[in-house]
Amino acid sequence: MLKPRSTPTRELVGLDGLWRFAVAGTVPDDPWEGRLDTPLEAAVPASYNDLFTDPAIRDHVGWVWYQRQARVPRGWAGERIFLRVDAATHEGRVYVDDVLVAEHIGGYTPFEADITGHVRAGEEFRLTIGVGNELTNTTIPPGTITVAQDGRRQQKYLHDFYNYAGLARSVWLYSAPQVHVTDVTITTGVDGPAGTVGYTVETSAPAPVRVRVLDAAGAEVASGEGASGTVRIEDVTLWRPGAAYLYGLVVEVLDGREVADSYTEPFGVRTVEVRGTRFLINGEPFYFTGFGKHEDTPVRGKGHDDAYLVHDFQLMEWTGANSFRTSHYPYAEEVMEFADRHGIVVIDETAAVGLNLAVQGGLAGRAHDPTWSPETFGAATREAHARHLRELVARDKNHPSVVMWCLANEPSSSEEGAREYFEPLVALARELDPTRPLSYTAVMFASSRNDLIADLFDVVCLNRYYGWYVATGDLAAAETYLETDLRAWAERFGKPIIMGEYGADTQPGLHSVWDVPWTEEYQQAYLEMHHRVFDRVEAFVGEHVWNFADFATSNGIHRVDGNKKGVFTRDRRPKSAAHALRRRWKELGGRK
Ligand code: BDP
Repeated sequence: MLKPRSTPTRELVGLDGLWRFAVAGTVPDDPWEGRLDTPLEAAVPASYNDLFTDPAIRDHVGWVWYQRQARVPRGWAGERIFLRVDAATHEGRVYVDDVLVAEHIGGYTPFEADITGHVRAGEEFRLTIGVGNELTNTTIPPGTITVAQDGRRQQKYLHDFYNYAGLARSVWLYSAPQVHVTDVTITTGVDGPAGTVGYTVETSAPAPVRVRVLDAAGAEVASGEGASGTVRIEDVTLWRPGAAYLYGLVVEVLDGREVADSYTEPFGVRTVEVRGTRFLINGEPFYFTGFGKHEDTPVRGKGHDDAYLVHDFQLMEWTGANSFRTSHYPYAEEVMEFADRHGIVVIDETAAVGLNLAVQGGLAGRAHDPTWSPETFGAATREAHARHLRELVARDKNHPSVVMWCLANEPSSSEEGAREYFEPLVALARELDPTRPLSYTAVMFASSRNDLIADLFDVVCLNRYYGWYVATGDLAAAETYLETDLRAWAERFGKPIIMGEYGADTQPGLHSVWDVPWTEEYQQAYLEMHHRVFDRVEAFVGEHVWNFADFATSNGIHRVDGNKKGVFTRDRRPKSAAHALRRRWKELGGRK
């Protein structure tokens, strides 16, 4: 799915701003049929939960309604007109006046509708978007709805971040010519000093296609004819971590001598490969330093915000981070493009978090139903997971920053049925994208001995909390456990290992001379202990601290106003550990 862009043949109108807003039950059941009768307005993009003071809105389970008027530019007569929603979390229904034009399930991937037949150039229409936030055992991520004794419906879920909902990303209206480009796939290779660029173009109807490659200064460096092929860039400038370089593939659909449609897709030339226990970018060993992140800020919830985007990347650079994981769902496309432009490496994760009935919000050990069964997570869940994976790869396949897909976070990989669940998904991912390695992050109690799926993947990603959930406050014991654990994975699988998560909750301002959990000193000592171990294990290729910043979660006695494992506070102030990380990562920079 192409990102909407303004091009010589396409126009784009942003629909962000204040929309009329109402929770289902407070308005008629078919609120799209007229003006939404409500005193509330909600900001788009933003999760709606923290905008209002009413707990009934924050904790609402079900549909909410957004509505605004929109005008089609008068110059769009004769064009095709599309409405594009970057994300409706977790389910969206779009109405143009009285007509349902699109429905989509999955809260972190975009969808669009061709609304040409429902609107007229120069005229206004009523745009209503319903957003549902319910999670079930057949949604990704999954959840369960319970009914409290007083009749309130409550959303329960197994992931450790607040179930923010709404229109957290932008909404667009765009035009495209009748015959237009519908998809572009770019894969790159290196041949001596030249770069090879394989491309495939899809169009809305058969038509001649030509492509041109422009360098960063806009000079044409290669060209080709036909809907698919390979072109060469002599003396190519590679996209490298920390030294991004982007070309543009100008795709043109021709109508005789005229250019009917023109669309430019940015791309970088680079290769990614796993060889033995090394992770290679452009044939050179790459060592990941950085974080698991969240899209999470005060008031906006998961709402995309360019100011936080810029600031977060500044802070990552300040700490010496060269990479991050989009834990635990695909992030806004603006984030991916920023990473492309700034040479930050990304592990792109699906929203499959919580496929594990043995763990809840970071706590394990409860009696539980089997995770993999028709009643819990079975074929229907896997089908939803596959659909989501298709949408993620379709959206992010051309980003040079994306060097690996992460198919799930902490699935119950040691329970019977895990292999049957994952084998088809791994095959699908390899078919959708044969060029990038695959991983999943293994939960603490998936050991090298009992894990049933790691051999299907290319890189071992481990989430470990020795010194936090296990051996709490005892870093000496934790160091031994950790090293034993890592060495066993290295030995059994012979693959590169990344620490996908390691971290300790920390209350800023709390201090001690001893190893006391929650203090700033403890977070620092905990990370330093891990780094000593990482440096002793040959197969290690990366460290992603959990988490970049504190973030909101559901309520629980093990969470103090959210998860506090951030190296930065929720308002992005450094805890002591940030300075320590900075010293290590700046020094490591490129050396490993
Ligand atoms: C891991 C999860 C992550 C949690 C973290 C924690 O992957 O989402 O936030 O634990 O407990 O299990 O802090």
